[in-house]
Amino acid sequence: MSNQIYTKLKLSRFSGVVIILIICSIIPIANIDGDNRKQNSALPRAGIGRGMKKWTHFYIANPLPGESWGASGPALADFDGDGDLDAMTSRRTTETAYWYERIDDETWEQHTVESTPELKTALGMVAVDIDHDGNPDVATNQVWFKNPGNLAENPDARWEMGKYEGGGHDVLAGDIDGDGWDDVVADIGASWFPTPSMEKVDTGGEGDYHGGPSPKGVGDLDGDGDNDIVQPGRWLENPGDGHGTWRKHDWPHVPIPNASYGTSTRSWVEDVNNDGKNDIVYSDCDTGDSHVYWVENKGKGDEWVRHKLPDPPAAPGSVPGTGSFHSLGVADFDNDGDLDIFAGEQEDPDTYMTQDGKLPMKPPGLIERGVIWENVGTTTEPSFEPVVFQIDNPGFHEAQLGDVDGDGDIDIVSKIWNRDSPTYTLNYWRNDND
Ligand SMILES: [Ca+2]
Ligand SMILES: [Ca+2]
Ligand SMILES: [Ca+2]
Ligand SMILES: [Ca+2]
Repeated sequence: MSNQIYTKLKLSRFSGVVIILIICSIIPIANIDGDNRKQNSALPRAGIGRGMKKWTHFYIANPLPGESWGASGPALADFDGDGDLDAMTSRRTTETAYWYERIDDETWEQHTVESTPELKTALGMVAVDIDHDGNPDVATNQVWFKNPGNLAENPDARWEMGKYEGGGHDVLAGDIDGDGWDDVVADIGASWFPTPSMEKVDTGGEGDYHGGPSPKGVGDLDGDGDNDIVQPGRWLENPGDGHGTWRKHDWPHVPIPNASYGTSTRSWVEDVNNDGKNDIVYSDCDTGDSHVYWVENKGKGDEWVRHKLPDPPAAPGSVPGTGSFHSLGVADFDNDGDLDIFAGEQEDPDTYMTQDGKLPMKPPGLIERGVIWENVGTTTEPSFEPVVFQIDNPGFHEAQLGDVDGDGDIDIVSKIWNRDSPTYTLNYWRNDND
């Protein structure tokens, strides 16, 4: 997500809250899509009985085009400039990217972006204004798509495609050279690409990682004013403008023995306890037995205290344990002034890796969950309790946060990577919490 979206959110939050309060006082919140399986009010309470359970699920696309596993992104941004957030994904089997124009919560129109062989292996994807023309473009595996700039008038306008020498599992945004424009970080943090040139700069951060810094593992960890990059168990110190030697520093990550696909995390840099020092929030992913942590920065990225978030309670009919938390985000989801943490388990029924002594992607029989860890402490002494807001499919893969409908709170958009439900879908959970 780009800094521009955050700025917009800050500006719109107050008016949004007022509008929500007025609306909520007039009409009860209801599940308007009529699917009883998604009636969140029927779910058992896991938290302390505040909000957080009021989410309404909508399909952006069901089914997505194509067959079998593999979909990139999603990227989430206002591509057509009409004030609401739109989404993009691509499918492996069609080698095609699609953007979804939000008409309203229930109505999203699919438009083709481009077909190209690089999309066959795409996973990471992010919206960034690469050419600095004021509208969001999209970077994914080896290619980026230039927003044509007239999508409001012609949503099927052609996106020009550029190539760049990066991609892979993690493609994210962050201002690395400090010029005020977001750049692209790719290759699990081993390289970054200044906008608008997109010419590769090596960080020296190669490592034996399946995943690491996405979706927001970029931020200033040593307090020197430049943005650093998080990888599992270490962080890369920005030499100043991103060019030069990136020194490596440790932080206390907990490796998972026999992880399904090796070491892999989702990361988010945020000042969780509001002490002026950016902390690391991370979830394990691409393996069963994943957990979620926030790691408190006690100094300048050289002293850390790890806090494990409680695993969510098992869903009814499920089995103990956890799957792969392949989605992570930090935001004040209930707009009460403190930061909460979201993570969601992905759908993925694969167990073949147990033949090699690895963990399955989830304990057999586990029912996936979407979880908000509500901050029940204070802004400076946070304490988190898990509230399960989504049970069973769709699971979450590479979720993005943003105020999709412009009502002042943070919503969630996510897709399926490897299904255990009938179809591949792109999904939107509207935040209906106060
Ligand atoms: Ca829009
Ligand atoms: Ca720094
Ligand atoms: Ca802090
Ligand atoms: Ca909160």
